[in-house]
Amino acid sequence: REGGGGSWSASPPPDSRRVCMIPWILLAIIMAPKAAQKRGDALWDPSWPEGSGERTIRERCEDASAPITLYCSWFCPFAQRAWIALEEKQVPYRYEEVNPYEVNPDLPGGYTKKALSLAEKTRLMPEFMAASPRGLVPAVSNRDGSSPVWESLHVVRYIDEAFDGPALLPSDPVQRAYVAIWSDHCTDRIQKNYYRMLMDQDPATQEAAKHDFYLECQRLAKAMDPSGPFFLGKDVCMVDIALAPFWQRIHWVGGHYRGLTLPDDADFQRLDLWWNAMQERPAFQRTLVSKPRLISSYSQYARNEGTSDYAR
Ligand SMILES: N[C@@H](CCC(=O)N[C@@H](CS)C(=O)NCC(=O)O)C(=O)O
Repeated sequence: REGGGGSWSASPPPDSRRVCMIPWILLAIIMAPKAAQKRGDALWDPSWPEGSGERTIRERCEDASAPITLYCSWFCPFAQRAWIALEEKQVPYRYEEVNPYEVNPDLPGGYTKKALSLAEKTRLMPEFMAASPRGLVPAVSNRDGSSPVWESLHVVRYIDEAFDGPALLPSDPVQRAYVAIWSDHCTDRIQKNYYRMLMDQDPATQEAAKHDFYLECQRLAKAMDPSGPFFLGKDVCMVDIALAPFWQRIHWVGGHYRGLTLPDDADFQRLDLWWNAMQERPAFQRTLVSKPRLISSYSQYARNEGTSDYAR
């Protein structure tokens, strides 16, 4: 209202300005969950600062003319892989938020990691289930629901092959296989041990998982192009996309629940160089959701109370 011809003077004294702000603050508090609901999430806690990921979701969830639909969950590292690939290739997509889990409004954010049955998912989210028959995010399909593809690394590869833009896999068959092998390494070895450390409640098992996690990180670092910054050198490829969502959680979530720190040897320095470069990528930044929100979504895994496909 300042200078806008309203009934207030242009510069109200500080106290009256504070009083006049109260209705706006109350309105913001009341509206915050509604704004989040529009983004497909009814469980937004007004204390969470919005991240750039939430802004991207808001921008993308309305785009009905986009050729491709991304079925995604804001908290899911696998889904984030597909999301980053679409952003790296600058493919126009519509973002469809999916919560594949039970909702418990008593938990922060309401997110459990308790699986819904496939029948229940089909009843609640038939379009998603048509795109992802195993009921897991991510999946993509054409706007009309045709040509569904699911499983995160297969989705990344499909996006790379189906759309123009910078290549995420090399064209040479041996190099392609190398990228596929090390992308699987990120899933099967690095993040498996990380989740074991996060979910297991026995301190000895946590320590053993941490040891294996470090070892598998060091193996990956030795396979990386020595000068980097990315796995293959100066260009981002599928391995970088496969690892980045987990590295984000290793820092944000592992630090919070398990006090995880990373060693400072040559291998981890190489990974640090990679992480610094990865965090500069606009495509990655556009998928970073609110940090406290992400941390809260892992509380059930940290207590080993999840019954999701992954927890099993
Ligand atoms: N192997 C799958 C894993 C995907 C996955 O586990 N997604 C989780 C969310 S992070 C999910 O959809 N869980 C639903 C459930 O367990 O029922 C991939 O790489 O896409």
